[in-house]
Amino acid sequence: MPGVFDRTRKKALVRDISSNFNKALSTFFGEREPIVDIAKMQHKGYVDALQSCGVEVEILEELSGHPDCCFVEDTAIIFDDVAVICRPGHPSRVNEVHTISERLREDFEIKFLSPDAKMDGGDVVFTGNEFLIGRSTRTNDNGINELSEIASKYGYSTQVIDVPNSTLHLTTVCSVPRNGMLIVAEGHLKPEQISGFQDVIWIPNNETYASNTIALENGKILVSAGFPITKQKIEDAGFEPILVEMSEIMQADGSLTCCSLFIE
Ligand code: CIR
Repeated sequence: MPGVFDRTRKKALVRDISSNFNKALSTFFGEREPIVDIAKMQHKGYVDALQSCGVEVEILEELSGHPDCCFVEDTAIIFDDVAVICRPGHPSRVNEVHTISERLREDFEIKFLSPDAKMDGGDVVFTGNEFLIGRSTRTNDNGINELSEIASKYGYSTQVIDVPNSTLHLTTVCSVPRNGMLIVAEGHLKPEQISGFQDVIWIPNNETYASNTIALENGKILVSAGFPITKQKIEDAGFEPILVEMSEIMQADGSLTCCSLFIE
């Protein structure tokens, strides 16, 4: 049924941090090369946090040839019984999708985008009844049109949002704490780009990284540690933030949602 799949979040597919994570791409949040061992510890903490909220987690092996391989969100869009395999917009990430599509084939009907399409899953946000799709340096119009066509066959509408050059992906500056509600970082998206949403929690620009959250059942929501204003605003809205230390993963521009693909 439309909208049900994405909100249940019972099982996540994640991938271990690459042994070459220090070579991961970084343009926005990174101030230095990430330290691989600390990133691995934080990734374990991330998995623990999901499990503590009742999420079953399946962990795929790291890929030493793909420093960004832990960011599995970018490799596929999953809804209902379909997995749309992305065509990552950065050349170094294109081949990350092969092992993911092999795994997803076990549970989903696989759909591929054409060679002219570019799409990172990080540019796709499901709001409960529609997909917001970011047009960005990683996601082009062919990718947007092809995903929209597939989604419409399953009864989902789409809205295109131009991702400003202040950020990497759409998910880097917004997330959905519950159907129809958005958490958005100030200074990136313009209010008119999200005018269809009545319920918006705006967080300050200097806490942009924390706008990316993972909402789970019973009001629990994974929030990056170290952003007190965002934590307070999320609590004030009636949620229970579960704080996850992400500072090292942040050095590679990766946020909470980037590290999971929800398969149930
Ligand atoms: C990249 O630049 O592709 C990675 N270093 C970060 C990807 C983060 N993924 C996401 O926002 N969905």
